[in-house]
Amino acid sequence: MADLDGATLVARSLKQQGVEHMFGIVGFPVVPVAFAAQREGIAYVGFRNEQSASYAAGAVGYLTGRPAACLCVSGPGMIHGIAGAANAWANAWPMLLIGGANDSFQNGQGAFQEAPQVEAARPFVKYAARPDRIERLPFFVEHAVRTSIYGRPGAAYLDLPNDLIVGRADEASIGWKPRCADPPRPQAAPAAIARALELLRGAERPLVIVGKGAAYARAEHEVRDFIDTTRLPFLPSPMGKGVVPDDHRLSVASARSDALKNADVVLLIGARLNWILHFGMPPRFRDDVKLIQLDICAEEIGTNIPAEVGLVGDAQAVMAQLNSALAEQPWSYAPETAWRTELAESGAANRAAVEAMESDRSVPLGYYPVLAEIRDQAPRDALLVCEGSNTMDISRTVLPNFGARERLDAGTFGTMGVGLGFAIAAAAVHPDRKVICVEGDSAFGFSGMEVETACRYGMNITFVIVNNNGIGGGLADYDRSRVPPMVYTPQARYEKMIEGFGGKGYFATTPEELASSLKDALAQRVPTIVNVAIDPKAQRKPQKFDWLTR
Ligand SMILES: Cc1ncc(C[n+]2csc(CCOP(=O)(O)OP(=O)(O)O)c2C)c(N)n1
Ligand SMILES: [Mg+2]
Repeated sequence: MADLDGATLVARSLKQQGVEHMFGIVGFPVVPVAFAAQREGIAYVGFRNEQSASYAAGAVGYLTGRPAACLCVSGPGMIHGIAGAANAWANAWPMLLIGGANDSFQNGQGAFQEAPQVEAARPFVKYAARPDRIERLPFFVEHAVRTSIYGRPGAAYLDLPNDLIVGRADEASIGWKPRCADPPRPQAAPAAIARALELLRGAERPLVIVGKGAAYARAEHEVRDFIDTTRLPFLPSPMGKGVVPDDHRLSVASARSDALKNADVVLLIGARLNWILHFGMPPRFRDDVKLIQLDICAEEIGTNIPAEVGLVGDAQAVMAQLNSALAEQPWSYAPETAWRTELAESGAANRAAVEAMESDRSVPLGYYPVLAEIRDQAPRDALLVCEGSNTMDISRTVLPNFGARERLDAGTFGTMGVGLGFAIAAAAVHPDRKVICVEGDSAFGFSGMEVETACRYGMNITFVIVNNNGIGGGLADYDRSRVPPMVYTPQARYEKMIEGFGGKGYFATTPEELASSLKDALAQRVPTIVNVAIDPKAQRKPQKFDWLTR
């Protein structure tokens, strides 16, 4: 009777469950798992640090709806991988963290890299398990994959002791599991649909907020139909950008503060009222705002403020319900109202201020002309990854998205260091498209070594480093005996790194250098870095609310 080893069983089960990508770093005891994954047809990308690999796995989950695996060695490798599990937990993205572990018959003996791995993963995952028998590995893989994508998505952890990886089992004794179906798409209660539309009909100052949950649920067609039919003003959350194209005439993103502050009825589609949306509370929202909350997770309804209507279900299914109810009883928000005028005026004033900053071509450059140049040169279907503090915040305003799931950023967890892993994930999922990864110099530094990974796999990524010499801004020079905490090396030549790996680097300090470097870089097929030195004192346009209250 033929038998199979544990590594092959894990890899075959992953493939069977629709896992197409594995990211990681090999070493004891997971080398055979990586090789088996390649044999089974899973695309393996070897990273330089498990943090980036784990971030990449979460991004693939978000982009495709099926988790990727992050493969880590025991102990420190697995601990690094928790970074991505935590990021996936915060963003509600599916992923699988797979940690190798010492032989189970050495437990408690101080084995090589022995650590309480299942316990360490537990707070950040929906499911954490150490499989008990080789024959049951397919059961655990299926359970982990299904748990990660059903209900509110999140990470799952599997702990694989060496004796399970190298152990063998008779094929006849293996409990194979069929591919788990894509997640169910629950509908909301019909009475809640009717009540939601009634509230919107009665609203004087309605607003729709589109979150990344709508993007994840692939609800873009339904949300666009809904906006086009109802003519309601909308704005996206940072990663909800593109579900409805940013250049849609009903977008009030440029009047964000005023829209949030004065709306009387808010339809929230797949977004949480957490810090990003100022908790839905005063002073950023009206205290009598009526909330219609659409979420896949029933427990989310009413977080921070009570919901007038809870639409518990899948964003695609529930938006389709709203659209059919509207088809039966057509309604749209009046074309001319005081609210529309107010939002249009506030938006126009903001846009004018931003445009003035974008066209300031003085050297040293500020953020706005740099990001505007990227916008003007980016292909319309480019995938945008953005991280940093000012760099990311300003990119949200200046860099538009035209399609769903085309922006990845520091997200709900505000994690710096995700950018390179995300860019690699985006390139792995969409090898035919350009990935533009806009990084603050600090953000880049967290995982800059992954440019070697991008080069090794010949990925179509252009990294743009918006270099202001530090965290939120550094100095032109400093006293080496007392370096301020936010300062990094002035005008560091990060672009030179990539040349050591076969990529192309550019350094720009003027608008002309930036324009020509970017043009050349975007035309390359190898990974490129455009390192743009900007004014270390450059800042964001003054905000109505400062960052402490945002
Ligand atoms: C993992 C992690 N460590 C530290 C921070 C704190 N932090 C917030 S933004 C930031 C970097 C901002 O600098 P940069 O990327 O250069 O962007 P800039 O604002 O200078 O454009 C840091 C370190 C964080 N958010 N995440
Ligand atoms: Mg910086």
